[in-house]
Amino acid sequence: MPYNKILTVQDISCFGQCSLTVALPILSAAGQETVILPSAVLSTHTAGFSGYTFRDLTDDIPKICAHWQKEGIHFDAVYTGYLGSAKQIGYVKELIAKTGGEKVVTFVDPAMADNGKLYPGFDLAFVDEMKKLAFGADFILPNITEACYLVRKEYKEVYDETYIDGLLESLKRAGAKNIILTGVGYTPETTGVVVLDENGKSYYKHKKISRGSHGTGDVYASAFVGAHMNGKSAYQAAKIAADYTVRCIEGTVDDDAHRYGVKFEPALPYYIDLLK
Ligand code: PXL
Repeated sequence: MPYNKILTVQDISCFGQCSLTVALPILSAAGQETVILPSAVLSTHTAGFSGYTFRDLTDDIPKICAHWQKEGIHFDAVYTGYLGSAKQIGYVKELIAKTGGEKVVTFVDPAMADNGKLYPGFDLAFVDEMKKLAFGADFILPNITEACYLVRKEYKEVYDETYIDGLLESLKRAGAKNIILTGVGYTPETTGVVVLDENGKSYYKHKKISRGSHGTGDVYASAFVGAHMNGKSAYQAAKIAADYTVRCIEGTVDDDAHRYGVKFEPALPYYIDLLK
């Protein structure tokens, strides 16, 4: 198994099972050295809660970066998720330029929107900065809403393959290299992921579980990064991440009180098996 040093930049939502509290354990389970840089600290994730605290760590990033440069610290991969401010996105770009190793692989999950809407606190100025980060990355992992924001296309609840192909084409034209588009379903009972990479377009369809859960995009992206950095192709990694995420949701749906993230921990042995 390749052992890589992966930096992940996203928030700590203390309660809620998303962002760093899932990325770190999943990448560790994938056998990867995982370096974390918290973009912000929140008491909970923003969806489904009100009155959460939010400490923005934007101003810490250049200082942390300067120290890492002084220490000669470099990364094999950088994976970004939920970022705290538009200004922070610029700092993250600099951080990648300064600490990315020669062959650094970059993954951007533009975690900013879902179900046709931006998350609370984000605006179009944030989206404009996110475009610069996303279109410079090796891999982007948007859901359909995020993809629409990145290329200013109309979001549709119900769509067909022509609409998805148009979205992929716009992302490509805007500069996207490899695209992992999540939450793409053409029938009511299924959803799936479209992969567009140097091998062309492929689609992995899987079961759709009707109850929505928070943080599944973060579970998915972390599992994808862990699998790809283990040498799996983009399609294999997309399939492994989908199978693992479905297992996590299945393990959560029957618990009505668990209405935040998913119970990803009991399914980690299954993820490790999928990586073999
Ligand atoms: O799961 C995405 C995410 C990450 N971090 C925070 C969030 C969300 C989604 O709502 O609020 C703080």
